[in-house]
Amino acid sequence: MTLTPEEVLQEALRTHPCYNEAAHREFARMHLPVAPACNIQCNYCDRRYDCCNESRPGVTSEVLSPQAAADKVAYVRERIPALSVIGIAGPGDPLANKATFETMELIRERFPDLTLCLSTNGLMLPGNEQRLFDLGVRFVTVTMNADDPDIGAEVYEYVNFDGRRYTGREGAGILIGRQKEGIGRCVELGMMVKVNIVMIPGVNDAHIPDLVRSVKALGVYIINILPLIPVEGTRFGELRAPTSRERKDLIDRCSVDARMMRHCKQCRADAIGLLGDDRSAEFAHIGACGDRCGGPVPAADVALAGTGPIAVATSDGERVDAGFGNTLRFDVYATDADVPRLIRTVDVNTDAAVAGEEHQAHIAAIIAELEDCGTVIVREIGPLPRSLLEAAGKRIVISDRGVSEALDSATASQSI
Ligand code: CLF
Ligand code: SF4
Repeated sequence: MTLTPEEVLQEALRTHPCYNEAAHREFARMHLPVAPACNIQCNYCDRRYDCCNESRPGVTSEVLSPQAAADKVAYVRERIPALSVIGIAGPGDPLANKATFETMELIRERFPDLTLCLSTNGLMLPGNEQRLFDLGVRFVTVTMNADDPDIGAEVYEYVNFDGRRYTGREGAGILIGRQKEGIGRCVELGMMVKVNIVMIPGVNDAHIPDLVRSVKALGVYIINILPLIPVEGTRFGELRAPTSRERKDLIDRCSVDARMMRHCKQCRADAIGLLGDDRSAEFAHIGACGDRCGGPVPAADVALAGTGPIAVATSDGERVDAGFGNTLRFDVYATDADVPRLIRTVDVNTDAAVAGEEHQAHIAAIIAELEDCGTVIVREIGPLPRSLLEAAGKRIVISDRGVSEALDSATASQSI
């Protein structure tokens, strides 16, 4: 008997451990950590750790290539038959990484019966909703911490959009507008949307009931209020976390207006298993190069074992479109079996002076961040960074091509 699309969706809901509390003791999810880049900076996030919108900070995940991620699903599935959901939730923002789509395509092809789930900050949701839908994604989580640009300005340090960096009210306004537009479009397509809200005492807690009502009106299915986890070294590192009582009271208050999730475990971007029983450590040796080398290998080591990481100045991950001194970020790639794989992004402080001592310190700081990189690909470069990079023994490649093309030619000519 062929199920109708609505029956398929209801069956997926019945077996989704996050969207359906009754399912969480019986059905397992597996997160695929294929997405290291992010396009915004939340003030509670340290990029060395997982995206804390959907994961517990403080634990670094290895980054898997799409192929390795799909192979790992096959391996895990044989050992955890209760696996029902494959989620992509970081370690950065899934929609800022091409690998997310490649991975979903592979999963769709190889495991059509598994439910696909995605968690995003929502900035790039408008314009991607149909693509996600066509890939079979029916469960989308958007982390939204404010529906008011003044409050958002306190939560987000910056938002990178359309090749520019926006801060303050302007940046928060763009993000909020895109989050709401993206949620609306997903709901319209028939997807089940969950909104995650990080409860930040003294910043957005009093505003959360209004935010809940606002997203509920957009057709959101369920809302999850997560407690802030203050991470040392971040802007919110000195804030306190809400108490369990404060959070419970807030959830109770909001439950008058919307369906609230109460069983979230703030799992890692590479979590595997039932929500309350993370088995990711058991499978840590399967992935990046674990099955070949016999053990888990941190992303940076994979890079060093190959031809050396390559840093690319890019605003969108697609083209080499920025100079060394004015790029918003560098994407750092490792070559794993000759295939370049994004292992991290390095955000660049764009407020630094363009001349003088402060400028020199700024350039030196970027070079320190790229210490492990053997090659730097940029659209252009000034004499100061050029001489410092050359003195540090790094190869400079000037290119204005697509990132993949530039990487291919850089790796083909790499002699290290
Ligand atoms: Fe993962 Fe998130 Fe999908 Fe669940 S987690 S992408 S919706 S499959 Fe679940 Fe984990 Fe809480 Fe997320 S317990 S952090 S809510
Ligand atoms: Fe960090 Fe996630 Fe926010 Fe990006 S969206 S800054 S990875 S918490």
